[in-house]
Amino acid sequence: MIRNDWCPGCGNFGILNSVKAVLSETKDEVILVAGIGQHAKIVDYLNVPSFYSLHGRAIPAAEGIKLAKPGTKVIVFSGDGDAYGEGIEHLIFAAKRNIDITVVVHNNRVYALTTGQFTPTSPYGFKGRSTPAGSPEIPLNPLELILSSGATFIARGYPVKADHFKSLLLEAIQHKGFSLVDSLQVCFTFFNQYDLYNQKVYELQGHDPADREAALKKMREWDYNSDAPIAIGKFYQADKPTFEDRFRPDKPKVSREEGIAQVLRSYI
Ligand SMILES: Cc1ncc(C[n+]2csc(CCOP(=O)(O)OP(=O)(O)O)c2C)c(N)n1
Ligand SMILES: [Mg+2]
Repeated sequence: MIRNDWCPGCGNFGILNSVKAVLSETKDEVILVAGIGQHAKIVDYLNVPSFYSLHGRAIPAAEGIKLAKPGTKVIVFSGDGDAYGEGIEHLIFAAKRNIDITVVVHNNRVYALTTGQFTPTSPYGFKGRSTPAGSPEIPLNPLELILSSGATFIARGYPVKADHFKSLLLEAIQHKGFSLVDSLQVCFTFFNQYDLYNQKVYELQGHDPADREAALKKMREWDYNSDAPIAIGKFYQADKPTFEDRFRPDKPKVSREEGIAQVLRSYI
């Protein structure tokens, strides 16, 4: 039995409970991959085959596992520092390839393991260990970035709303193609956002995830800095050929030419 090292009140507990519930319902073979950070400890607390990567390198490890074992569901647990900072190039290219993996980003908007430095999603003015006078940077909107990179499933969840979060996780895992679940995981110790999220978070209603323009508009509603309403739910979903469909010429689902033509058509 491994001792749990998260602080009392950590938002990671909610993610862990939801992941447990979802994995207990799936019959697929699953391999988990973690980055480096507080988020990464989640794989220590689950009795499932897993791989600890280097900081920022969880996604290429997951891509390799997926290509070696195409029948496996590969789920990555990454942090905002890990996925949106150090490893952002890998996130962009995995989305571009539409490789069939799921990335769950524990977006606490702080480097928690290293005790409170700012990340790409920390708000302007964020005071932390490396920015005592306040961050001089404007935060990145990862959902918008990932949409333009080619991801085919993009959701944001708030693990406190457990049933809603579970259903997003399940849909993301079942989706064929690259799926991202940006999770508003609160770091109770270094950036406690519970009051803000409990006040501002609302569930998307009547939104059509097939409508790319509507998805973009919704993603831009909250820019990680303002006090605008914060939508959670499935922003975008599309059915496009995956990297594996095009990469494994020995097992073509469609011919190479048709695969390329499908991809080109899907961008027009
Ligand atoms: C290549 C490399 N750079 C930096 C570090 C130090 N480091 C470890 S975890 C971390 C930040 C983790 O932040 P995040 O990904 O947001 O995870 P969290 O702890 O917030 O869950 C850093 C900078 C490292 N281990 N390796
Ligand atoms: Mg973090």
